[in-house]
Amino acid sequence: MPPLKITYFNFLGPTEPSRLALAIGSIPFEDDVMEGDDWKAIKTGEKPNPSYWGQLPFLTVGEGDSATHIGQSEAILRYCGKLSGLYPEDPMEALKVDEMVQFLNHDVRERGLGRSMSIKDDDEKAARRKELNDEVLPAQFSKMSAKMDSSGFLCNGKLSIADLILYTTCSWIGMGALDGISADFIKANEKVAAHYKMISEIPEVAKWNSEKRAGKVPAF
Ligand SMILES: N[C@@H](CCC(=O)N[C@@H](CS)C(=O)NCC(=O)O)C(=O)O
Repeated sequence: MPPLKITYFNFLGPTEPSRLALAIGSIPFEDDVMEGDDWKAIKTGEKPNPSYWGQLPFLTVGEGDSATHIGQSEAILRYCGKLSGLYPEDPMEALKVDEMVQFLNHDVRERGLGRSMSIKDDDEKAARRKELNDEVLPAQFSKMSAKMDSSGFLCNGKLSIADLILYTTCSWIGMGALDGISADFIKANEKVAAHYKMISEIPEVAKWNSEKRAGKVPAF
């Protein structure tokens, strides 16, 4: 296996599920953290941008001149999931994972929480956050959790990259970084709260969190 390196900022974002997938699969990789000052120097043109797409994350597979650099967090996650056995080979099972991945990444994160971050007007932002917190997110999570079976995982009765996205999304919300969004709707959804606890207790996840995210990832 050629060496792997994931380059991203020192926060969860859309990259933590890939890091967790590799950790769970015991696939060695370099966790290459981009510091804020270095990124600033890149953005001002003082240093060349190492990312083809101009943004992070990107994955480096191999070393030196023959290394392959790949951007786009979802593509990286699917690759890490395949390496770790967390993305099914069976087309129907993969379809069910993709359904959840798209729902969580696009509907919950990008169209919901992500868009609310770019609202400039304070009152408008607070109103949208209230709507997300009180109505949209609880309804989305309730619809999603209704599909979970007795295994407690999101689909196919086993752990997949979709579970790692849900886990990271809940961690992000639980960190309280988004004004007006509280983890109460997660705690109130028994299936999602139990899912969060189950993923937290996977030994490789617990080890990753204690080594890399000490005191940051919440417990529900
Ligand atoms: N579609 C890309 C979006 C990447 C993206 O938005 N990256 C953000 C961090 S999550 C970034 O690099 N922000 C810094 C910047 O744009 O200067 C992906 O999913 O990888």
